Amino acid sequence: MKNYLELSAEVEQALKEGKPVVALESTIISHGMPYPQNVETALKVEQTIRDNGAVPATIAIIGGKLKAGCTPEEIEYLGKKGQAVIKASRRDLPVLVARKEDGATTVTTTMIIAAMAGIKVFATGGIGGVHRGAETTMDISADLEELAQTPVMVICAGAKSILDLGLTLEYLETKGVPVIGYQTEELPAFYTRHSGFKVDYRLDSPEELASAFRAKIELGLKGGMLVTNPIPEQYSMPKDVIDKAINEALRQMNEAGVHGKQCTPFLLAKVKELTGGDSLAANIELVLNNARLAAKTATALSRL
Ligand code: PSU
Ligand code: MN
Repeated sequence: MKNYLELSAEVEQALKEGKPVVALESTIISHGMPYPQNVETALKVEQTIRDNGAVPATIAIIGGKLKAGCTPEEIEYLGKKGQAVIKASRRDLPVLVARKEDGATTVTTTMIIAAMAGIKVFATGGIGGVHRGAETTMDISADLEELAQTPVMVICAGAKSILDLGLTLEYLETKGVPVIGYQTEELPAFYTRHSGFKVDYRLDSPEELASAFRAKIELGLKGGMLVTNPIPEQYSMPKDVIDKAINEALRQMNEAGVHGKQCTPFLLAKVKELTGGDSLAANIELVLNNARLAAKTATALSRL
């Protein structure tokens, strides 16, 4: 593994000293936002983590190396190259590494690389899940299987209702993944604070999140924990606006015959297009909000 994994000096030092480290994904940079807002946001997220007392580790695959901790130049490179960077899930790792290619890490591969490096907390925007119509397409994100097997706490703003949120919760239950609401009993739906679905447990502080995660690890229960942190009220979007955009995006996806790994990027881009700049602004704010909570939770975990 040592031949493949490359920690930045700062991340390596922090982990050695037991300091809090927060992992960040790179699909959100290459595929999730347009350039240059993607690079600006990625750097701002890193700064937010520092401001809250932890060390950021942006994770990506560059020239076949599994990177835990990217330089600002590497973040710029991934952001500028954009969609030309392969969206890398678990199944993509072997060939990308062997061919020394680049890869933008999804929630799945960010968790894998974070766990290899020894990082326990990961902040992102939204996770993948069970797609609407999965009963016929079988399109279920590998993110859910990763949460079932890899010991990393993922702090997100819930999942977008491009997915079937009810089936996503059922799948996570089957796989034994705790779904926590941060200061809420309701599963947040990314752009909005409301989905109509309940989380498993409500926890109210970084300390509570840290001790639940530690208990999971110490009990020897494999897998991660999903923390859903609602977008701050002042940035949330009206549910009817976002629902309308999502329905239209789904319609266009079916019409265009998009399938497989292109589904999520297609839907995300369409929703953005249909809602204009509003959804990008909301997206940036919720990621920053998750970064703050992740830094505080990693700090609490490092003190246990
Ligand atoms: N959902 C979002 N924003 C994202 C993603 C999902 O709201 O950027 C990205 C994440 O990297 C996630 C991946 O891990 O898409 C899931 O892709 P798929 O559905 O193909 O598994
Ligand atoms: Mn899929």
